[in-house]
Amino acid sequence: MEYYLRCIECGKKYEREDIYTCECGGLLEVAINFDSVEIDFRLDSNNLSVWKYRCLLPIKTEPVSLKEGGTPLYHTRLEEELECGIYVKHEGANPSGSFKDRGMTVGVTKAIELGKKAVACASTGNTSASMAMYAAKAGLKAYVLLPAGKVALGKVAQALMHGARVIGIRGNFDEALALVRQISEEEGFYLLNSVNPFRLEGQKTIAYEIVDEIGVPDRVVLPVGNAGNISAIYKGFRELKELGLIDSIPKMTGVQAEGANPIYRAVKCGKEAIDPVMNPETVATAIRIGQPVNARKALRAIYESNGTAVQVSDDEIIQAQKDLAREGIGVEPASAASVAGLRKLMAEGVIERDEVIVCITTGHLLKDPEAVIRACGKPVEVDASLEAIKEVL
Ligand code: AN7
Repeated sequence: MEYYLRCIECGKKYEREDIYTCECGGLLEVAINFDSVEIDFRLDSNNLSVWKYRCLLPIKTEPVSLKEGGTPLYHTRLEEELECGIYVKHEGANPSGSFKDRGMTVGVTKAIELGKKAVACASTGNTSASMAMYAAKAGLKAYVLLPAGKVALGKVAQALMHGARVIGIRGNFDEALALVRQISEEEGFYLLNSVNPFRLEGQKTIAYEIVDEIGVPDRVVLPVGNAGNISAIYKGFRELKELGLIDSIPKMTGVQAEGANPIYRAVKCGKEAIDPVMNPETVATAIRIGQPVNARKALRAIYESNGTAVQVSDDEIIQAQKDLAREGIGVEPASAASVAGLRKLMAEGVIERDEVIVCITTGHLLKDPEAVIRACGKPVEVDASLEAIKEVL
């Protein structure tokens, strides 16, 4: 498969792969020469995984894989409440418990291809957990910058145990990202935030898997933080259309928290660029991001697909988390934003009743145990006797 990197702003092409942005400052994307692609998979809903679609992934060597992708697609009782065909694709079922693994299997493999010895990222948590895991598998050093005190415990635990050098900075994610970009440049670390176009290639397989299993839905709803995933999933659908494998693209619908809503605000005014939110805040710490680096890609995805963006409150997020849990789907707060946003758009009449919709739940419940205790309270504690237990049943 032939490909090159192309700037989404000025169109400049690059054969070299060890860059993250264009000379003009624009974001890069992997442009595939479709004439050179030989599709060797069938869209038959069998053997779903990231590497099923290897013929559309820009990798030449043996993948660093922990068997990512192939996540479950569930029907839920939300269908009855909202009178739509609603599926939930649970990305929390990936090896590290989030969709980031799809990107990291490709990104860390690219690091090996490029001969890098160390990888780095800034993170609200899941990126660091996933990167640490894949770096461990590949035998690479991993450096992580986190906003100190603002990352869910499960994610920090993963990054530490898988051997990353974890550094908390007194600042927010956006500041951590600016710093890690600079440090990576100076120290020669391979940067694995979603500004890295190869990482997003792995994440586009979410779109491939959805089509593989149910065909093209009318809409895909997902939480938006740094805005990489919505851009990647849109690219996946666009590629299948360009290849003639599908003939429509779902409306890409991004959900943000009220306290971290730059994409929502841009879409509301029909703007092509965001105004940063300087002090983002939300219970959904995964998407506590005020200056999404992939904003330009995400806004194009939303406009070109006739999608939209919506904001939800922390209370709406926690309510949706509980509703999903009642269906047997355990997700972290950011992931529940997808269902909270869907509900809001239905109530506002933006979404029509007969649409087929896929909500992406991006991360696992266990990522953020402290949020759960805040939402549900601690377990009751009683004496070790039958009477005492019966009293609290
Ligand atoms: C559960 O880990 O940005 O819009 O540094 O962990 O592609 O950024 C996490 C993001 C949604 C938003 N859901 O995805 C990080 C990080 C969960 C997440 C998002 C994140 P993007």
